[in-house]
Amino acid sequence: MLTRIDHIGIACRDLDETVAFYTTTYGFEVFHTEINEEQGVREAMLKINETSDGGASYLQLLEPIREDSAVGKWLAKNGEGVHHIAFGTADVDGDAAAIAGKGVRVLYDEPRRGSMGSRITFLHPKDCHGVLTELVTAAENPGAEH
Ligand code: V0V
Ligand code: CO
Repeated sequence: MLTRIDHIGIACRDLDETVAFYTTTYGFEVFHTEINEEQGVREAMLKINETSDGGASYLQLLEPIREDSAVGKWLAKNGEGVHHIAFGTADVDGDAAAIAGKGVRVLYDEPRRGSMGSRITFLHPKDCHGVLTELVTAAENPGAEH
């Protein structure tokens, strides 16, 4: 069951500059930063609020580390802006299988490594009314050692 908005992914050209905008304009704080080589991004997670399912909602600021990455390609075509939304679930495997059964293309056979040790997969934007949609199961203790 999808129980929260886990994050909104925002593509940017310069992560440090974009983090500075979100922290100085809104007062949000950086909760976590990392490089995800497989996904081709450098990212910062800004925690917005905790959620009733025991998780939290974040903004995920994403700077490509390679031009041919998903975010790099998207930025070249569209410029900066909202890149994807992510729903949180306790069971990404089960929910991805159930959604695939409804005819929506799930991009990965098995969930891959996401931010803060989470497990993630994506639904094709062309099957979701133009919205790249991520499903995420958070690690037991997000941010603890990542
Ligand atoms: C592409 N399209 C999008 C889109 N990206 N539509 C809405 N939102 C997006 N973000 C459209 C694009 O305009 C094309 O439509 C069509 O899909 C095919 O796009 P393309 O440019 O030819 O690119 P593809 O097909 O090579 O790749 C698109 C997909 C790719 C969605 C398959 O971006 C992908 O695998 N994304 C999943 C991985 C990802 O995004 N990682 C970065 C975030 P027209 O022009 O033909 O109509 S990493 C992350 O979130 C992490 C680590 C985390 O949360 O922990
Ligand atoms: Co994401």
